[in-house]
Amino acid sequence: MIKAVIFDLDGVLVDTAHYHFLAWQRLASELGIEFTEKENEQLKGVSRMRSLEIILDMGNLQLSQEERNKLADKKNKWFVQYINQMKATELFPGVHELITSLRQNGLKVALASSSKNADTVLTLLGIKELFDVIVDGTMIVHTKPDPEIFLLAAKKLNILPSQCLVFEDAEAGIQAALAAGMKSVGVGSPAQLGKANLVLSRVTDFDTSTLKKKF
Ligand code: B16
Ligand code: MG
Repeated sequence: MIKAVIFDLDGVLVDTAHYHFLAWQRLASELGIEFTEKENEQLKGVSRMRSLEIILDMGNLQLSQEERNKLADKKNKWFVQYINQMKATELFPGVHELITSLRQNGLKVALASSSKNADTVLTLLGIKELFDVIVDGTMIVHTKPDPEIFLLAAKKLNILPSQCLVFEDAEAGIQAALAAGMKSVGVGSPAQLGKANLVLSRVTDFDTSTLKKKF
Protein backbone atom coordinates (compact mmCIF):
# COMPACT_ATOMS: atom_id res chain seq x y z
CA MET A 1 0.00 0.00 0.00
CA ILE A 2 1.31 3.44 -0.97
CA LYS A 3 1.76 5.78 2.02
CA ALA A 4 3.92 8.52 0.46
CA VAL A 5 4.33 10.25 -2.87
CA ILE A 6 7.70 11.68 -3.89
CA PHE A 7 7.78 14.31 -6.64
CA ASP A 8 10.72 15.23 -8.83
CA LEU A 9 10.81 18.99 -9.50
CA ASP A 10 12.28 19.97 -12.89
CA GLY A 11 9.96 18.71 -15.62
CA VAL A 12 7.32 17.27 -13.27
CA LEU A 13 5.94 20.19 -11.27
CA VAL A 14 7.32 23.03 -13.37
CA ASP A 15 8.95 23.36 -16.79
CA THR A 16 12.40 24.31 -15.47
CA ALA A 17 13.68 21.30 -17.49
CA HIS A 18 13.28 23.61 -20.48
CA TYR A 19 15.48 26.28 -18.84
CA HIS A 20 18.16 23.64 -18.12
CA PHE A 21 17.96 22.69 -21.81
CA LEU A 22 18.25 26.30 -23.02
CA ALA A 23 21.28 26.97 -20.81
CA TRP A 24 23.05 23.74 -21.88
CA GLN A 25 22.25 24.41 -25.53
CA ARG A 26 23.73 27.91 -25.23
CA LEU A 27 26.92 26.46 -23.74
CA ALA A 28 27.11 23.65 -26.34
CA SER A 29 26.67 26.18 -29.12
CA GLU A 30 29.60 28.27 -27.75
CA LEU A 31 31.68 25.07 -27.81
CA GLY A 32 30.59 24.26 -31.39
CA ILE A 33 28.66 21.14 -30.30
CA GLU A 34 25.24 20.36 -31.76
CA PHE A 35 22.77 19.78 -28.93
CA THR A 36 19.05 19.19 -29.44
CA GLU A 37 16.07 18.16 -27.26
CA LYS A 38 16.85 14.54 -28.24
CA GLU A 39 20.36 14.62 -26.70
CA ASN A 40 18.96 16.58 -23.75
CA GLU A 41 16.98 13.52 -22.59
CA GLN A 42 20.24 11.98 -21.29
CA LEU A 43 20.84 15.02 -19.06
CA LYS A 44 17.51 15.00 -17.28
CA GLY A 45 17.81 14.18 -13.58
CA VAL A 46 21.61 13.83 -13.60
CA SER A 47 24.02 16.22 -11.85
CA ARG A 48 25.35 19.45 -13.33
CA MET A 49 28.91 18.09 -13.71
CA ARG A 50 27.77 14.75 -15.21
CA SER A 51 25.56 16.70 -17.65
CA LEU A 52 28.59 18.74 -18.75
CA GLU A 53 30.67 15.58 -19.21
CA ILE A 54 27.96 14.09 -21.47
CA ILE A 55 28.02 17.25 -23.65
CA LEU A 56 31.83 17.34 -23.81
CA ASP A 57 31.84 13.65 -24.85
CA MET A 58 29.42 14.51 -27.68
CA GLY A 59 31.99 16.99 -28.99
CA ASN A 60 35.00 14.75 -28.20
CA LEU A 61 36.35 17.55 -26.02
CA GLN A 62 38.74 16.80 -23.18
CA LEU A 63 39.12 19.65 -20.69
CA SER A 64 40.82 20.09 -17.33
CA GLN A 65 38.79 20.04 -14.12
CA GLU A 66 39.34 23.79 -13.77
CA GLU A 67 37.96 24.46 -17.27
CA ARG A 68 35.01 22.16 -16.62
CA ASN A 69 34.21 23.97 -13.37
CA LYS A 70 34.21 27.29 -15.23
CA LEU A 71 31.82 25.95 -17.91
CA ALA A 72 29.48 24.41 -15.30
CA ASP A 73 29.41 27.75 -13.44
CA LYS A 74 28.66 29.60 -16.67
CA LYS A 75 25.72 27.29 -17.46
CA ASN A 76 24.42 27.66 -13.92
CA LYS A 77 24.55 31.48 -14.09
CA TRP A 78 22.40 31.40 -17.24
CA PHE A 79 20.00 28.90 -15.64
CA VAL A 80 19.66 31.11 -12.55
CA GLN A 81 18.98 34.16 -14.76
CA TYR A 82 16.22 32.22 -16.56
CA ILE A 83 14.53 31.00 -13.37
CA ASN A 84 14.69 34.42 -11.76
CA GLN A 85 12.41 35.65 -14.53
CA MET A 86 10.01 32.77 -13.91
CA LYS A 87 6.45 33.52 -12.80
CA ALA A 88 4.56 31.56 -10.12
CA THR A 89 2.04 30.75 -12.89
CA GLU A 90 4.67 28.52 -14.53
CA LEU A 91 3.84 25.83 -11.98
CA PHE A 92 2.01 23.22 -14.06
CA PRO A 93 -1.78 23.60 -13.77
CA GLY A 94 -3.41 21.37 -11.15
CA VAL A 95 -0.21 20.63 -9.19
CA HIS A 96 -1.32 22.56 -6.11
CA GLU A 97 -4.71 20.80 -6.09
CA LEU A 98 -3.19 17.33 -6.62
CA ILE A 99 -0.72 17.65 -3.73
CA THR A 100 -3.37 19.11 -1.43
CA SER A 101 -5.75 16.26 -2.21
CA LEU A 102 -3.05 13.60 -1.64
CA ARG A 103 -2.37 15.10 1.78
CA GLN A 104 -6.08 15.29 2.59
CA ASN A 105 -6.21 11.56 1.80
CA GLY A 106 -3.58 10.89 4.47
CA LEU A 107 -0.53 10.52 2.23
CA LYS A 108 2.84 12.05 3.03
CA VAL A 109 4.36 14.15 0.24
CA ALA A 110 8.06 14.76 -0.46
CA LEU A 111 10.04 16.62 -3.08
CA ALA A 112 13.28 15.01 -4.37
CA SER A 113 15.26 17.01 -6.90
CA SER A 114 18.86 16.50 -8.05
CA SER A 115 19.10 20.26 -8.47
CA LYS A 116 21.16 22.50 -6.20
CA ASN A 117 18.76 25.28 -7.28
CA ALA A 118 15.64 23.47 -6.04
CA ASP A 119 15.23 25.71 -2.98
CA THR A 120 15.33 28.85 -5.18
CA VAL A 121 12.74 27.39 -7.58
CA LEU A 122 10.40 26.30 -4.76
CA THR A 123 10.71 29.72 -3.10
CA LEU A 124 10.02 31.56 -6.38
CA LEU A 125 6.95 29.39 -6.93
CA GLY A 126 5.83 29.76 -3.29
CA ILE A 127 5.20 26.02 -2.85
CA LYS A 128 7.64 24.96 -0.12
CA GLU A 129 4.86 24.51 2.44
CA LEU A 130 3.17 21.86 0.28
CA PHE A 131 5.81 19.25 1.19
CA ASP A 132 6.39 17.27 4.39
CA VAL A 133 10.00 16.73 3.34
CA ILE A 134 12.30 18.38 0.77
CA VAL A 135 15.56 16.80 -0.41
CA ASP A 136 17.78 18.27 -3.11
CA GLY A 137 21.16 18.13 -4.82
CA THR A 138 22.90 19.85 -1.89
CA MET A 139 22.09 16.93 0.44
CA ILE A 140 23.36 13.95 -1.54
CA VAL A 141 26.60 12.53 -2.92
CA HIS A 142 25.25 10.50 -5.85
CA THR A 143 22.55 11.87 -8.17
CA LYS A 144 19.96 9.88 -10.13
CA PRO A 145 20.10 7.09 -11.44
CA ASP A 146 21.54 6.33 -8.01
CA PRO A 147 18.67 5.75 -5.53
CA GLU A 148 20.29 7.88 -2.78
CA ILE A 149 17.94 10.88 -3.07
CA PHE A 150 14.75 8.79 -2.96
CA LEU A 151 16.02 6.64 -0.08
CA LEU A 152 16.87 9.81 1.85
CA ALA A 153 13.37 11.17 1.22
CA ALA A 154 11.78 7.90 2.47
CA LYS A 155 14.00 7.92 5.56
CA LYS A 156 13.06 11.52 6.39
CA LEU A 157 9.37 10.70 5.85
CA ASN A 158 9.78 7.60 8.02
CA ILE A 159 8.04 5.49 5.35
CA LEU A 160 9.37 2.22 3.85
CA PRO A 161 10.69 2.55 0.26
CA SER A 162 8.21 -0.11 -0.92
CA GLN A 163 5.37 2.18 0.26
CA CYS A 164 6.59 5.17 -1.78
CA LEU A 165 5.43 6.24 -5.24
CA VAL A 166 7.80 8.42 -7.29
CA PHE A 167 6.83 10.87 -10.07
CA GLU A 168 9.63 11.43 -12.59
CA ASP A 169 10.17 12.87 -16.07
CA ALA A 170 13.70 11.47 -16.50
CA GLU A 171 14.83 8.01 -17.50
CA ALA A 172 17.58 8.33 -14.84
CA GLY A 173 14.86 9.16 -12.28
CA ILE A 174 12.79 6.07 -13.10
CA GLN A 175 15.95 3.94 -12.81
CA ALA A 176 16.66 5.55 -9.42
CA ALA A 177 13.11 4.79 -8.19
CA LEU A 178 13.43 1.15 -9.32
CA ALA A 179 16.83 0.85 -7.61
CA ALA A 180 15.27 2.27 -4.42
CA GLY A 181 12.57 -0.43 -4.52
CA MET A 182 9.83 2.14 -5.12
CA LYS A 183 6.90 2.27 -7.54
CA SER A 184 6.99 4.98 -10.19
CA VAL A 185 4.89 7.11 -12.49
CA GLY A 186 6.69 8.43 -15.59
CA VAL A 187 5.60 11.88 -16.74
CA GLY A 188 6.29 12.18 -20.46
CA SER A 189 6.75 9.73 -23.30
CA PRO A 190 6.36 5.93 -22.91
CA ALA A 191 9.35 5.47 -25.27
CA GLN A 192 11.60 7.21 -22.72
CA LEU A 193 9.93 6.13 -19.49
CA GLY A 194 8.73 2.60 -20.29
CA LYS A 195 10.26 1.12 -17.13
CA ALA A 196 7.81 3.06 -14.94
CA ASN A 197 4.73 1.28 -13.54
CA LEU A 198 2.53 3.88 -15.24
CA VAL A 199 3.27 6.62 -17.82
CA LEU A 200 1.15 9.79 -18.05
CA SER A 201 1.47 12.90 -20.22
CA ARG A 202 1.03 15.27 -17.28
CA VAL A 203 1.25 14.88 -13.54
CA THR A 204 -2.32 16.13 -13.18
CA ASP A 205 -3.67 13.20 -15.20
CA PHE A 206 -3.26 11.46 -11.83
CA ASP A 207 -5.67 11.56 -8.89
CA THR A 208 -6.44 9.56 -5.77
CA SER A 209 -8.73 7.19 -7.70
CA THR A 210 -5.84 6.35 -10.10
CA LEU A 211 -3.74 5.67 -7.02
CA LYS A 212 -6.31 3.23 -5.64
CA LYS A 213 -6.85 1.52 -9.00
CA LYS A 214 -3.24 1.15 -10.17
CA PHE A 215 -1.17 0.81 -6.98
P1 B16 B 1 21.49 22.01 -10.94
P2 B16 B 1 15.38 17.21 -11.06
C1 B16 B 1 17.74 17.93 -12.12
O1 B16 B 1 16.59 18.25 -11.40
C2 B16 B 1 17.55 18.27 -13.59
O2 B16 B 1 16.63 17.38 -14.18
C3 B16 B 1 18.86 18.13 -14.32
O3 B16 B 1 18.69 18.51 -15.67
C4 B16 B 1 19.92 19.00 -13.66
O4 B16 B 1 21.17 18.85 -14.30
C5 B16 B 1 20.05 18.60 -12.20
O5 B16 B 1 18.79 18.73 -11.56
C6 B16 B 1 21.07 19.43 -11.47
O6 B16 B 1 20.62 20.76 -11.43
O7 B16 B 1 22.51 22.29 -11.98
O8 B16 B 1 20.45 23.10 -10.79
O9 B16 B 1 22.10 21.61 -9.61
O10 B16 B 1 14.80 16.81 -12.38
O11 B16 B 1 16.00 16.08 -10.29
O12 B16 B 1 14.44 18.06 -10.24
MG1 MG C 1 13.13 16.07 -13.64
